[in-house]
Amino acid sequence: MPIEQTDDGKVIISTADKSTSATVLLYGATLISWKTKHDNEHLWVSDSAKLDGTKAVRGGVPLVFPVFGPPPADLKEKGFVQHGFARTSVWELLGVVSETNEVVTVQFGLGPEMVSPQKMVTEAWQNDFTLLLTVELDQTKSQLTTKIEVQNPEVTKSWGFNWLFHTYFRVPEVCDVAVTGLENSAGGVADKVSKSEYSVSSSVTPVTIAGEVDRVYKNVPGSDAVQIVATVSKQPLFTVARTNLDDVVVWNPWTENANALADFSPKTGFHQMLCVEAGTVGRFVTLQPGEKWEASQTLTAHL
Ligand code: TA6
Repeated sequence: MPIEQTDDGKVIISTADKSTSATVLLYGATLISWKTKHDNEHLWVSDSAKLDGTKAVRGGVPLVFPVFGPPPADLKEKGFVQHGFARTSVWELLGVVSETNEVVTVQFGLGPEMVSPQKMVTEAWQNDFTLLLTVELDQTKSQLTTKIEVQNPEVTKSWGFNWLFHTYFRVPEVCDVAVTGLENSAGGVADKVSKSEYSVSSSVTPVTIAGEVDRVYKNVPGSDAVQIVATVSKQPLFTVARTNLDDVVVWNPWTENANALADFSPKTGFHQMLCVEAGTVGRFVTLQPGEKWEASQTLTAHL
């Protein structure tokens, strides 16, 4: 069987010889592990991350929908929280879509009746929707693809949303890597640390990490151009290929923020993680009644 469901809400996907696997927590449909070559883990998950459904997972690949970052004031008043409800709701396992010895594809779904807390959708966001997440594990290519389909089943109402795969990569040492491929981001950079917006030409690229970084690179060109590379050898560690995802967020909390996050441990763990997040967050995508929207990311592990 290419999938195994555990009593504590995990779905373990593996290829025939078990050398490649991915684990999806139904809570948030959060990928909490992706391993190649048996034990080579590529996702960073905090040692104190809550995996019991009491808090969004600190690590792995949390799904951000329908709002990226802090919600607008009117939604916040009605109980809407940062990064939305997709990552705090229990998704349904829809099943294995296809399987060969080396490639396994599994689907998960979420609708408004499953949202937790319910008031996020009944009192705050108030829109009907269907989310379909397809996870594809490819052993031969060392790839993990996550595809999202967002549907608007409303009859008369259109609505807008952000989408983001908030991927926490595991890296040997964050000071020794750089993020390449952001050089020509046409929409510039929204920098949450310096609280400023600037063009990429005036920022340092490739992006290296020597302190807190929290930036949105907007309208990043090249569907498979973003990579995490070793600074000295220039060897790629990961490639992030994107379809229909315009923006890339780069985040590392560094010392002070890691200390402030109760579910971040070890406190020095920011040295072994780097978030490179593909999404559409610089603008809201609008879906007319009956419309659907699709996007995906494919991660390749070169390690
Ligand atoms: O994607 C970057 C970011 O929005 C940062 O601003 C940082 O706060 C991070 O996500 C984590 O957010 P969380 O709500 O999971 O603590």
